[in-house]
Amino acid sequence: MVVLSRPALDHFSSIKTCKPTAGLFAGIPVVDFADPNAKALITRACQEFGFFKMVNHGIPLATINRLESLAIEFFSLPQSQKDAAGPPDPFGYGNKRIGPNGDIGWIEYLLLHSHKPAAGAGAFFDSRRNFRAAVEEYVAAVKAMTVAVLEAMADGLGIEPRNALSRLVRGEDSDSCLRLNHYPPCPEVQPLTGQNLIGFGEHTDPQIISVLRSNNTTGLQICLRDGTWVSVPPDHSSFFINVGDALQVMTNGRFRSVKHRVLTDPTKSRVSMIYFAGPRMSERIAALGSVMEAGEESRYVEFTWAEYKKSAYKSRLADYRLGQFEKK
Ligand code: GA4
Repeated sequence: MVVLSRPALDHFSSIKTCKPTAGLFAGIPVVDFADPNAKALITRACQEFGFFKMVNHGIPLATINRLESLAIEFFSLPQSQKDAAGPPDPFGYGNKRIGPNGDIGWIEYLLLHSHKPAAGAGAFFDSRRNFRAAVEEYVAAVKAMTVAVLEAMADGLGIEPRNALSRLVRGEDSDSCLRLNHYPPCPEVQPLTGQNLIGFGEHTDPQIISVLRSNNTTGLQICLRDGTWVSVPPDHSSFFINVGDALQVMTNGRFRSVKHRVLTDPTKSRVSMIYFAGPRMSERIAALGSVMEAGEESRYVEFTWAEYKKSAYKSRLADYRLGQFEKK
């Protein structure tokens, strides 16, 4: 008889925590960044969903389109040329395999360090100066927006000083990265559920926040508080912002690190570009004193970003990574 060990059962239950999808969701919070009330709306969205859509973000369409076209051009190359920019370590080109621990998705991607885009992609960028320049231009624009969003969050939560969050991602030594994803169309469905195949399995992002832009193909789903999976209506002219694990810890659980995943589309390719804003490796991640109420205890033990990243790379996508840092 095969006896399932406790960790195996835990892993299984963590995969089953969310109920099946309930179709296109009209309730995603939308924040107009030019609205004087933006900080309150952002704060409410991060408390309730850990996720919101940002319009009027100020990032030039040309900057977005330039990188997207080059990404599409790259993903259209013969397989052998793409493979030359891989395998991911974690940076570089990856195909179907996600992370080092056996996760698989219907996806190919380029994972780049935000300040050293050539890291891991070998000689790939040597012959593609325009690609590298487009990455740098995009990262600079998205990073500036990220800084402004983090300042709005700090304002909304009454965190002092106002740059307590944004300073973490500002420096050249911040451990941020850019992911260019291509989900080819996939007519197959999952045998038992009849659902579209998984492009990127359910997970939370380890970083502070993630800033996602995709083309107009559906696929992204988030898990609501009650455990329901809902599909996010795509919008190529907007950005979607996710709260990550590090921000959940720094806000002592006020902001939720949102569980999300991507399902494939039967007929259309999905292309997404995600900036993951992380702190420098030695940064201590702990609940910020100014968010806490008198007498409030921090819910997590303190750790450095390097420690969290190391443990993340030992985990599977669906694992609850913050679990081992929760105070008992
Ligand atoms: C999820 C968020 C980002 O895409 C990422 C991913 C990383 C990777 O693909 O290399 C991880 C994943 C992500 C979390 C757990 C580990 C690490 C794959 C994996 C199984 C770049 C990140 O920082 O964490």
